[in-house]
Amino acid sequence: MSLEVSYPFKNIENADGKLVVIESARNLPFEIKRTYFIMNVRKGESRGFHAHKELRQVAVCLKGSCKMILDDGINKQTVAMNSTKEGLLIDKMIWHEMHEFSDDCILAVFADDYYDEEDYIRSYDCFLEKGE
Ligand code: T46
Repeated sequence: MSLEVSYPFKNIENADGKLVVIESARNLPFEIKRTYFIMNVRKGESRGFHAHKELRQVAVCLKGSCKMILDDGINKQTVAMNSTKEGLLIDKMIWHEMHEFSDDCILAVFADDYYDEEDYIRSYDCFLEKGE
């Protein structure tokens, strides 16, 4: 079973550069309540290592590259993030990790809710227990 669910984004490219269009609830499966960006990740550093109880998110790599590991407790999949043409769903109750950031990587994440630390499961054992 594939954990990779992607949403296509319109890319308008010409001699002047590139324009990427993301429309809330049109390109994404939800209304955006929060957007954040991950960048300037030091070489060899990894991020994530958690799941969300309810939050749904879509991530797109605006520049550079990184790897996203998605894990539902049974299946585990590594997705290469290196394109502005599609966003990757990070669904609720999916353990996710980000690795192998290039120096120039800029990852944009769109979320269907505001930041709430209570929504995080930061222990892999707790994640497995909750998924049962
Ligand atoms: C996720 C992955 C893909 C806030 O105060 N507000 C926010 O909106 C966010 C996202 C984070 N923070 C604080 C919480 C921590 O003190 O920023 C600090 C770093 O967050 P964290 O260690 O969770 O960062 P990542 O890169 O491991 O995870 C982030 C998101 O937090 C998370 O929801 O799914 O990116």
